[in-house]
Amino acid sequence: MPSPSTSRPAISAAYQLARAAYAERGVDTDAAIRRALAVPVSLHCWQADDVRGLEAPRDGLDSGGIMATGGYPGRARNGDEMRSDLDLVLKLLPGRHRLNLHAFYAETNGKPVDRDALTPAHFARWLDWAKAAGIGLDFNPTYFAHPKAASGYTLSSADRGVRQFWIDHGRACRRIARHFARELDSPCVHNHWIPDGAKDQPVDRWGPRARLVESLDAILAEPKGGQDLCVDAVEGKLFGLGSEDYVVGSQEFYLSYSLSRKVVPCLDLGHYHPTESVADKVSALLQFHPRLLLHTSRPMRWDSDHVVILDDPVRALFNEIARGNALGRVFVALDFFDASINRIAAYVIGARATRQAILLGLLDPTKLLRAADAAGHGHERLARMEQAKSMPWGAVWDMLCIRGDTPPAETWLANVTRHEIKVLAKRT
Ligand code: RNT
Ligand code: ZN
Repeated sequence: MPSPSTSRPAISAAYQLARAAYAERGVDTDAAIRRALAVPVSLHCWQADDVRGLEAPRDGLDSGGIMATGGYPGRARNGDEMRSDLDLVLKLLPGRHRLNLHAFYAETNGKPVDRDALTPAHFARWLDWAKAAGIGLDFNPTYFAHPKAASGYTLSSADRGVRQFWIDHGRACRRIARHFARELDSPCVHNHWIPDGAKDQPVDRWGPRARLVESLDAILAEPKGGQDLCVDAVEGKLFGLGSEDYVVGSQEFYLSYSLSRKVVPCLDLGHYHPTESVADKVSALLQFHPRLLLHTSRPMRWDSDHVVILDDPVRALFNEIARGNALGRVFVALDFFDASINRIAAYVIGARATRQAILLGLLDPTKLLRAADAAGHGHERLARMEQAKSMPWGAVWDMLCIRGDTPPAETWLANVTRHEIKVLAKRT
């Protein structure tokens, strides 16, 4: 039974008032809902299993400086459990989605297949699932959690054999990404993130970066063509666990690399200095780059990958994108992993917060703000920006959920509880 405030009539009534209030400020809420529902949000598969992957477990492997902490019961232990969890997640989320896979979620029927030998056949179950769900797939080579990543260096390694192994992995993944794109008739965003770096002051900061350029060039050269099918992106970061002093693939490195090689830069909200604004980067980068990949995440004092919530950085990011009319130029992907709470709820909270931020950006009274600015009325701009914060956007969001055929407000929690009792509790 819906509570009074979440019944259809109550949501409709609240929405009518909200629509009128926004209309007074020049904002069309119906159009904002339609646009917000249409933005594809790529769900990362790795929240379902705490970034463990489906390869046979190997003890003592370094995770590349990323780590899911917590021991909440119910972690998905195989591909089928992941897919059935994601089925429920998709039911509880309004709007268009994609699934973002990592290469170490290959399913090889118990046969060990090393990463340089992966083929589309090893992802047949994921592809079938995506077809049935009617969603596109994105992809990532997995350059971590592997004996050949144990030194802390992969594509930038001084060891020619190690480097070649990871180049072959990157190329194999590009073939898989193209296969996904063709089969699903939708370009596959293919993001390269490597853990390479040093805990403490390396004597050579030059060699690894020179080798990384060479290795990435070698990957991008194979297979040839098909840029419209496999959209390569590169993700830099500030530091990782074990790479506190030196990250080979830093921001400067990848911004220059992506611009010169015509690939897409990826900005992860957790990969910057704490006072740096990612929102402010968008209008700078989009002067030069046609597209950006965004990883929505939430750093808690460090790159902790907490579940995304509707916090100021996420709001500012999508506000800025909407103001620049650039929603069509960004790929939105989630990137967080929390093993300390129900993982289905983690997905729903993070994905809903991301789409709420998109909606809020579209509800921004930009026209009025620009007019105030143009008239030299800074006080009016500021007053209207403040007013925007207390506008009844929650009623617009609830209507978005109804139009997106999903539970409004927090009513989805009941589905999560039922699933926890019926399904997750049996995973021991
Ligand atoms: C790591 C990067 C990267 C990963 C995923 C698993 O700091 O954010 O995107 O989280 O590839
Ligand atoms: Zn990321």
